[in-house]
Amino acid sequence: MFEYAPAPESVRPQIKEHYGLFIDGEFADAADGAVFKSLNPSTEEALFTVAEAGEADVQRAVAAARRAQETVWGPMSGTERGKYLFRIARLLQERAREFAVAESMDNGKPIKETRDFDVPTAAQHFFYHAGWADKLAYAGLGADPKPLGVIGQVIPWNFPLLMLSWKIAPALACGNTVVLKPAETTPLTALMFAELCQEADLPPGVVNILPGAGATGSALVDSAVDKVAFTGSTAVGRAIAKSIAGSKKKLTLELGGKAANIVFDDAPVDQAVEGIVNGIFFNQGHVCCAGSRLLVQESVADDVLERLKARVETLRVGDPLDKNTDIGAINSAEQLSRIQALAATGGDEGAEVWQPACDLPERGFWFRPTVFTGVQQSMRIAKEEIFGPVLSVLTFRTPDEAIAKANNTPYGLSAGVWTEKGSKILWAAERLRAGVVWANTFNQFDAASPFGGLKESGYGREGGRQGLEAYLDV
Ligand code: TXE
Repeated sequence: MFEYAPAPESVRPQIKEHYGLFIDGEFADAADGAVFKSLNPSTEEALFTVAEAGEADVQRAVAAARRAQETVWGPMSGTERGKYLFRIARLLQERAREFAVAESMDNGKPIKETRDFDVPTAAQHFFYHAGWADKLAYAGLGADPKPLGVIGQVIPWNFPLLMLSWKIAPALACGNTVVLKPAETTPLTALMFAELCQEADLPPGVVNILPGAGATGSALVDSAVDKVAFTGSTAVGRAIAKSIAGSKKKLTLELGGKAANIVFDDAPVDQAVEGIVNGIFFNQGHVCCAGSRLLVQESVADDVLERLKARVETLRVGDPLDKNTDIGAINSAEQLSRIQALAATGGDEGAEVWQPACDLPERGFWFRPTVFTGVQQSMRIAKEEIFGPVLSVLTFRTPDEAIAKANNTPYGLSAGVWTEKGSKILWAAERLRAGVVWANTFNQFDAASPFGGLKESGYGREGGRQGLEAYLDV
């Protein structure tokens, strides 16, 4: 019945003019009638209007999730839950092109990324967790692990559908129900996902989607949920941790980063250049684990930088729906001003700025790929998360110096190492204070691999067996 039927090339999402909140299996307007608009960041045109959830809506959604958890989803066998997750995964595959186009329009990211990465990886998360649903008792998590109950989830705008799948798939596999708040600039694929839950006959109340801004998120955090899972800025993560401290609620946080991408003098240079480009320009640099600090060994720095600049000259910036586009639009006017302001401090503090000569569209939010050289560790562009297509280049002489500089950050989400020597990879990986260390590659993700940070990058893991622990009493 749920056969994979690839949609034709020409498929375009049926974006509605207006979306409601998704509560207890149905779309409804907010109790107080509040609405907001979602823009296409590459044109600045309004794509649709959407209801904005207030406190009363949050309470109604949490009550629906509670009912569903206690009466249907919690008591259901893991085998049955797994079937629903599997069905969701298949439906995501069937509607993959539609989701990819919608995500590129609402977020601004290039279609080749939504098509080849965001949507397939989201489906993979549902397939992977469908497989866990009936094996929880055998996962080494104790004899009879129990779901936590109702989970409140708040996600950011950089990977809207993918972050939704990282949050919802494991929570559901473990027998919890969810109330999820997508980011205010990118609610579209979460609402399409709600339609897909209806199509999959998911019992009402198991998944609830509440679009809204920070106030909706904070009402959800303060509501009667059993656990909060948050991905977003370190500042908001800290505020959430404070507000639930001392309550019975559990919390996992996935926050910012300032990853070092380390290129040693024996690295395969062309491969490393591809990895540097992918590390910082993938998804316009709106990536928590972006390789935003390039640490390159002094003896090869000139060669690496020359080849890097030549490669960046070839990147195509523009229309997210053009299959040849490498760098799309910045997600919002606010994010663009944040990037502009931080990048401006680079020049003020004495770093040298380089940008390729490329035309930018007249309308929409755009920022040229940017490389800063001569960066010192004390500069703001070396310390703060820019969350845009801006690379800060630092150099080092010895491997020890590389590790010291890489670890000289309050963050600890990811790092990259480029070298021909296996022993150097192991040596570095052991010393880098980061949740993920990639070797001779960057930005690789897999549902089976736990992802998460150390230090101010947060706590808890998503993905893999470890990711299940975040949604169970073990
Ligand atoms: O994040 P926010 P913003 C970093 C990145 C970026 C900066 C600001 O450096 O430049 O944060 O981005 C919801 N209670 N990251 O302002 O505000 C909000 O509605 C509960 C890194 O977009 O943290 C959205 O759904 N929720 C990061 C989500 O939190 C609240 C990804 C994230 O928004 C809230 C995003 C509150 N008080 C930004 N206030 C990563 N780790 O990937 C806001 N929200």
